[in-house]
Amino acid sequence: MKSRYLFFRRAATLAGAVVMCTAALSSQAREYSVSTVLSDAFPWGEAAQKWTELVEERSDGEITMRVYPDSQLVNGDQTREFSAMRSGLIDMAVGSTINWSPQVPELNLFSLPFLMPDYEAVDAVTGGEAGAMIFDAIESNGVVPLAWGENGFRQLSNSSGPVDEPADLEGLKIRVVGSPLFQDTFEALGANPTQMSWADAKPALTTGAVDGQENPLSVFDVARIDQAEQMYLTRWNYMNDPLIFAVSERVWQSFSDEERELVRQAAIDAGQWEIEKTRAEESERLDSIKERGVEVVELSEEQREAFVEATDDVYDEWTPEIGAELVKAARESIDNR
Ligand code: X2X
Repeated sequence: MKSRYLFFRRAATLAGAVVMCTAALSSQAREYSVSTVLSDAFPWGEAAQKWTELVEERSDGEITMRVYPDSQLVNGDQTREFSAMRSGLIDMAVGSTINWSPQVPELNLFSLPFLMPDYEAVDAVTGGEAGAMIFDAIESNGVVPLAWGENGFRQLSNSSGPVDEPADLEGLKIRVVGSPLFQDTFEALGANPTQMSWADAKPALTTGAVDGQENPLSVFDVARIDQAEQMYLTRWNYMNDPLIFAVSERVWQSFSDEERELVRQAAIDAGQWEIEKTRAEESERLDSIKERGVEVVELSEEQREAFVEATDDVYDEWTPEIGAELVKAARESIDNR
């Protein structure tokens, strides 16, 4: 009798231990990876950091997130980030529309040259019907999008001289991100585009392997691109690169409804915070870039028009790829902004 009692007691203790262990394991497993290309020295990384802070605070530490910057979860190959999230290797990401466009063709919308002339146009697209269509496209590719952030309007820099007309780009070797639309845009402008990751970009600029690059002012400023011989900058606002906060389908399925709401709202709040901050800091960044001796070219309306015309064909080539409906919805939102 006694031995039977002991057996049950031990079994009960053991079962209790197993339950406790599983709980400990599952609470330990509640740390999620968040991939970014840029660290928190940049607004992009700050956006991810803010998201993790808000989630941790609002969930009383139940859900923790750890940011892995510099595309380290995909060995520096930023155009593989989306696939890695889709297959569950990465739990979450704050990613650029450019880097995810090889897997989600609709995201090329933002890279259409000179589609969005100002911030109102960007907000009209992301906050309108086109934005909703894009979120649907991401979701049907196995990733759950939650909110928008902003890398910023991308400006052109080079080491050889001021660029205020397409002819100035003739033959210049320009580093572009690994997305084919950029290849087409820069070829249309007469330049010689070279696709490479961000990790390879600064060394290539420093050694003179390439003559120029394009990135938002915040990236130019923080990464000190001027130190890589880039002393000429053209502010042409040729495209804006929104960021998207997203979660892998597998992780999303494991969340309760309440957790989903919490993670989504934190992403929306972090995104709004970062967008406002990035925009507010722009003019100060421009001043400090000028103070460091960079010659900044501002295009007149007429000069800008010459670039727009030179890249017209890119629209015809890329509209079927992106989806005519989507391009139309975006244009309508921009016209009615
Ligand atoms: O690679 C770039 O140029 C960067 C950092 O802006 C992106 O990831 C799109």
